[in-house]
Order: sequence, then structure tokens, then C-alpha cells
Amino acid sequence: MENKAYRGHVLALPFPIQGHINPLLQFSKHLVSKGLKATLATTRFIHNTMQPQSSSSLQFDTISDGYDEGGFAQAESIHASLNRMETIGSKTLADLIIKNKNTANPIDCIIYDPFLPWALEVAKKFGIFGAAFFTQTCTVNFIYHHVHHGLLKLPITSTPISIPGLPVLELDDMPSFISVPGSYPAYFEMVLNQFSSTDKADAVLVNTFYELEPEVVDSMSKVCQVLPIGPTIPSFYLDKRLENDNDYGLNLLLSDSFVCNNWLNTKPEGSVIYLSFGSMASLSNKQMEELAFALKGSKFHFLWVVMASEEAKLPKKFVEEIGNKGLVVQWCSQLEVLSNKAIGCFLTHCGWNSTLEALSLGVPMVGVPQWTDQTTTAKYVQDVWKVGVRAKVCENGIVEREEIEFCIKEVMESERGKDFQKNAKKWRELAIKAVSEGGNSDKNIDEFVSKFVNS
Ligand code: UDP
Ligand code: 7WV
Repeated sequence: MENKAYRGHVLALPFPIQGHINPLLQFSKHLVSKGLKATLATTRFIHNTMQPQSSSSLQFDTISDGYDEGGFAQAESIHASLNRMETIGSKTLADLIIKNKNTANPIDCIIYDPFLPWALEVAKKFGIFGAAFFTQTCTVNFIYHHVHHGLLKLPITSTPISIPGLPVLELDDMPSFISVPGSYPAYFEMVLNQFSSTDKADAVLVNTFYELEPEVVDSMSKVCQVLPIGPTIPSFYLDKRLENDNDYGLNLLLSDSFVCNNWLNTKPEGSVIYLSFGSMASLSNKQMEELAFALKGSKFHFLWVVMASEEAKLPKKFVEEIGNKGLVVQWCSQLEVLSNKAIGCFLTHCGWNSTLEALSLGVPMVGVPQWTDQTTTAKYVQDVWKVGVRAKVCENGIVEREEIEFCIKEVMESERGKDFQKNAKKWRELAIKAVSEGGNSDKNIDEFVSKFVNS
């Protein structure tokens, strides 16, 4: 294998959580299909617990975030964990570059998550090409860009908010760090700091596709060239060009595909609501109860991902009482589920990967955003892409059961619901086109590779 003539060697460095690993891992596979060698660096903790297997399509290696034993869940605070990751991450990333230096395939390019802007400094120290890879929508990035450069002043005192290339936005449509001042200051600083490095980056990649956000891509391109390269969904679900590419391949939680598939396969087409709040879900007891009662009261089947850490919040006896009407699992293969004909709608927290997966598979949505970029993405689901509705939040911060039932009915059986379905199918076609040969994302990937590959 090592003697194979690669066009170059890229090292991909995601922020070490599921929603950031998936897109960078998938993008790396794309680069391998273009003749490059690709290595994905996770933390030692993730590597030791998951033991991902290197293959001809992707190599795995490690850096340390300073939490080798227990993962960064062990950190004393968010702020402390980010600092420690910077110090120890910089050092161990340098070690990894040095380790590869005198091999047949030294590292030519580092594709880093801009949540980790220090990675670019390390790359530059070694004279290596550095590319930022944004895992949120171009819209959200452009909002943070405006805040970072003082073009949008906080706190926001007048609404609606106008940013070139974006629809006018209300305060509730903004990322939560902006609409809820003072929430998660360390993360807010992190998302703004993404732009501390992008001026110096050799390329800026975004996991979106041009047709989804044309105006904002054009607008943002006036200040830095952005290359939309997504959606980074396993090829099997889109253009089927890459062989054996039907899964992300590094799942931090185990899923039982057999149980989900068997159950879904007994349900009529479009009859099941799929619900998930992503890998970081932490709902209130009250919100879980409202969801549970809404599902019990609705006439539709449902498949609900409730992570082990969330299970205790379910009403007592819920699982027993729903019988065959619903299935509750701790984790699933979401792509497999979304592509099952039985699914009629996806009630989602509007994490960007989940949303992009639903758009790519043509599944309409009910958005129940929780924090970070999810609120802005939910706005787009409803008002820009028109593939679903965003649930209204009560003054107490809860989406109540009546609202959940209403939103589900809107998507599953109303006249508007038919439009959502039609639009969702349209986005799926456009997503396939974008990544297929000659599509916008495919062309951008080629352009990106040509920037650092000699031949
Ligand atoms: N996911 C999964 N199984 C589940 C729930 C989620 O495989 O039961 C995957 C999903 O396909 C997506 C990722 O986990 O790729 C979640 O990323 P997202 O950006 O939607 O949300 P986050 O977890 O970052 O909040
Ligand atoms: C994890 C931690 C912080 C943030 C995110 C994930 C995200 O929005 O992707 Br800000």
C-alpha cells in the first residue's frame, strides 16, 4: 500500500464529537477517491475506545486533547477543556506531522475544523497547506463572520436583522449564543474565533452545496473564497460513485440496525415519524414529557432515538404502554432510517448534519431546535428550503404537546405537507447533482485538490 503513488497526503482534524467527525471523515473518503492519501486524526481517547480500523480508503491516527483517559467530558470547564486541547493538541499535532515527515507520504495539507484554529498555526510552522473546513451552514458562518469583524454589533437592539445574502432574520432566528446573550461564553468565543484564522487559511471549505445557499455563498465569497463541497453523505445514499461507502464508519455510539430495519419494514410507506435530537441531546424532563404525550396522542407510528443519558427523563412505563406503535432506541444508523420508505417525517433538533441528511434523502422535517446553530437552520427549513415547519416555543421555553401534534400533522397529512414532500424531493435531486461528476461540489473538490497537488 505504502508504495502506491498518491497525489498527496491530507490530514483531517475534526473537533472530536460525532457531528464534526462525520463530515470530515466523509470528505476525506472523497479525497481518497481523487487519488490522495487521507488520514483522519481523532483524540487518543476516541481512538482507544472505538479502535477505528485503517483501510485503503482511510487511515486513522491520533492527537491528544489532554483527556486521554476519560475524554473531554472529564474537563473541569468548557473553557479549560478548549485551552487544554489547544496546548496539548498543538504539540501532538506537530508530533504527528514529524512522524510522517521522512516517509513516502509526508503530510501536504491539513484540513482543520475552524473550532480548532490553532491547527492552522501548526500547519504554517511546517510550511504545510492549511484548509479550514466549516461544519455549519454558510449562513451561520457568515453571521459569525459579521460579529467577529464588528459588522454586527451585540447585543442586538433593533430587529429584523439584515445581512447581505441572508433573508431578514428575527432575533429567534439567530444562533442561540447571539439570541440568548451570555449563554455558553466559551463556545461563543470559539465560534467567533473560527474567523481569527480564515484570512490566513489557504482554502475555506464548507459542508453545504451551492444551490442550498447561493446568495450567501456569493456574498461571503466577496470577503473570502468559500468552496461548498457537500453534502458529505456516504456515496451510497447520493450518487453511488464510491464503492462500499454506505456508512460514516466511526460511530461513537452503537446502533441496532437489525431491530430498526425489521420494525420499519413492517410499517406502511410514509407512516412513521422519526425523532432524534442528535448526539449532544440534553432535554428538560418537561420537554421529554411533552414529546412523549404528543407521540402517544398522535395516530402515527414513531421511531425515537433516546440516548442512554436521556432515558431516565421518559415518563414511567412509556415504552411498555406504546406497544407496537412506537420503537425507542438508544442510537440508530440515521441514514439507513431516513432512507427507509416507512419514514414520513423527521422531527429533528436541526443539527446541520441531520438537516443535510434529511434534505439529501428527501425527508420533510419538524424542527425543534435547542441551541447553537440549530435555530437558524430551523428557520431555513421552514422559510427558505420550505421542507417543513419550525415548532413554536412557549414562554416557558417548552414546545408543548399540542404544538408538536399540530406540526406533525402539518407535515404528515396537510396540503402544505405535500409541498414539503415535493420540495424535499427537489433538494435530494439537487444534492445528488452537486456531488456527481461535474456538479458544483464535485468541481469545488477538484479545485481544492489542484491548489496543493503538484501534478
Ligand atoms: N446520528 C446517528 N444516529 C442517531 C442519531 C444521530 O447516526 O441515532 C448521526 C446523524 O446521522 C448525524 C450525527 O449523528 O450525522 C449528528 O449530527 P448533527 O449535526 O445532526 O447533530 P449533533 O449531534 O452535532 O448535535
Ligand atoms: C459542540 C460544542 C459546541 C458547539 C457545537 C458542538 C456546534 O454547534 O457544532 Br458551538
